Amino acid sequence: MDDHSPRDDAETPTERVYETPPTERPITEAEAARAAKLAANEHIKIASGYLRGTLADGLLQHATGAISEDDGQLVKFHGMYLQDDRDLRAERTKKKLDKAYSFMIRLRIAGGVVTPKQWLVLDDIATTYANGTLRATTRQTFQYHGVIKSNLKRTMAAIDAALLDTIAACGDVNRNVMAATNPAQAGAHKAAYQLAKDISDSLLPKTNAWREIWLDGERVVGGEDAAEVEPVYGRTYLPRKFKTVVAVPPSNEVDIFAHDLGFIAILDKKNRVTGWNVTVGGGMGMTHGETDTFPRTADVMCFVEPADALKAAEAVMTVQRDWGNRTNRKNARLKYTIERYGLAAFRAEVEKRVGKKLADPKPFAFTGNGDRYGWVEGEDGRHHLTLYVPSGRIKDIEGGAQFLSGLRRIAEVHEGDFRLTGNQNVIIANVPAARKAEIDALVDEYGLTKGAGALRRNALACVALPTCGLALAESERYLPDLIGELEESLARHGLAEEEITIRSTGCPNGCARPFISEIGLVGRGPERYHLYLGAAFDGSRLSKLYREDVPAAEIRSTLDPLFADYAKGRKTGEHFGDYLIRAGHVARTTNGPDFHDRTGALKPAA
Ligand code: SRM
Ligand code: SF4
Repeated sequence: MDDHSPRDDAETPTERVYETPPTERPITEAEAARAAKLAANEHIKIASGYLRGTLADGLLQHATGAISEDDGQLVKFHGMYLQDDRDLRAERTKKKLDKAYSFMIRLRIAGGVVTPKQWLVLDDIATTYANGTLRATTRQTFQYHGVIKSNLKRTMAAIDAALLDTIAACGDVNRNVMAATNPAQAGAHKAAYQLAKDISDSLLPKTNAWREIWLDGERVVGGEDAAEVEPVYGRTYLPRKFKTVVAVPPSNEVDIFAHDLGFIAILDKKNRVTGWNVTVGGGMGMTHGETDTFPRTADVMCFVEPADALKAAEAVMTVQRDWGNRTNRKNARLKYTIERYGLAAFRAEVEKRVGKKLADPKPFAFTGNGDRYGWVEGEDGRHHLTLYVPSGRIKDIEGGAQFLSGLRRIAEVHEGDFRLTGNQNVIIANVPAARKAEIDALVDEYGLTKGAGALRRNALACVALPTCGLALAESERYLPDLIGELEESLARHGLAEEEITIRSTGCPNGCARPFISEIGLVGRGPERYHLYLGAAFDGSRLSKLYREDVPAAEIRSTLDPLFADYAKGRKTGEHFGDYLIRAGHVARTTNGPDFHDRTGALKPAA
């Protein structure tokens, strides 16, 4: 399907190392020089035999709950991360014990759609092999935490039995593809879901490694030729992770500007999809103190007819495959490739690979990036109920909502499907009018929530401690309390029902997309956060660093004067992020490269 395999495209400004795969010939001097500069992960991929490494053997090593360092990188391509319980680290070190190792497992669920039957299996796995919770993520899928090494294969077999998998949920590949859930626009949602599924399937790695390692599948013999084994990815896959989403305006619930590749549905008057605007080069991750790393909102590059969408997706991904930086992983995402080569050159190369000139983008408008809670009726007369799930953690809360048990009971009677949203919430979708009362009764019985206060329902928190190895501060366990404090403050200023987006992450990797949230808290160290302000309500503009290293105990008092000022000075309908810029509290960020530029307005609040 791809005319531009990793080997025969020498005239592009590529950073590829091997012009042809060096399996059966000596490596040239030029190749050796290029290889010496490669990031360590590139060598791991090359030596892995298409993502196998020593994983199968490592699983048999019972003396440790961990796996080797190289396999730790490879296992990501299989949808897993080696982690340890950081709450127990200090105590175990004191006792000279190994870390409390376990694995996080992430599923691949294109568009976030699962059947009730699959839900029941996923629930079973959570209580049998994981820590008793299902975690809905910011990219419309589920994660398990706390699966120990000896249970990995059993867990994967159970996932496979539910006709699901974890292939390419993490790693340097096209990952889980998100799609607008937007149940009210039934036709457009169908088209968005179909495109997400088609992209997810067509850009899936083709190696048989996943089936071999986790399901004891047969090794396919003779499969060493990259053109046969991985016709699109080649031996070294992509320089870095690659994320794709499909949006349906007016909702930007998938946060299209935060992703490498996006498709925005262009609708006619009857809400039918006439084609897609293509966005490229969004991303959130950066490193504190390193200004050559930055978040960036995606550019709206062109418009494609429905028949060209899949080709365009593959072309964008393969240009990144060939042009992306393979020597420095901190500079390897598509956003940096586009900054380096320019959008015009990037678009020209995509057009070359699609085989035609592509039209300029068509007009579109987003109104926000949150979910609609409660019941909505779709154009097709089916009903859909969006439930608010705090930080996406589906569990039974002591003395509170019984999310795990309640959703399980609903799955037992529900005949439609479930949809995960990119805001970590769950939709009970496709309910006939006659069955609404039954679902409502279960929602009430288990204390499930159809909404929350304005700030809370517009909040996202990443996982962070205790499982995330990169967390510098708390997030999921901290944001709910902070929101309680801020709600009091907002209420005092008459802003209790004001829609303001707030997101927190335990580090600047940005897993809850904090840099496109009107209030963004980014972990700097234990109980300390950088405070970012001034993003657009619909997720289309980045924020700016407002205060560095704010102690958790001072966040409320830092924001309170800004709420007071907003309450007094805002125009009708003016969002908090826009107001802070107009009133001169923070400077506007144009896009990634000027994210760190703090010159301009920084007026202290009265
Ligand atoms: Fe993420 C790494 C959790 C969405 C940017 N992310 C991680 C790891 C795997 C930590 C690690 O590498 O050891 C976290 C596991 C924590 C845990 O214990 O579960 C983690 N990321 C998550 C999730 C679960 C957050 C959540 O609370 O829901 C999200 C899972 C999404 C999914 O289902 O696939 C999640 N991560 C995101 C997003 C949001 C998005 O894509 O819309 C981003 C920002 C967008 C982007 O990619 O730029 C994001 N995660 C990162 C990065 C920084 C990437 C970069 O370009 O610099 C890392 C670290 C890395 O890749 O080196 C990371
Ligand atoms: Fe972990 Fe940082 Fe992502 Fe939060 S933002 S889950 S702390 S990597």
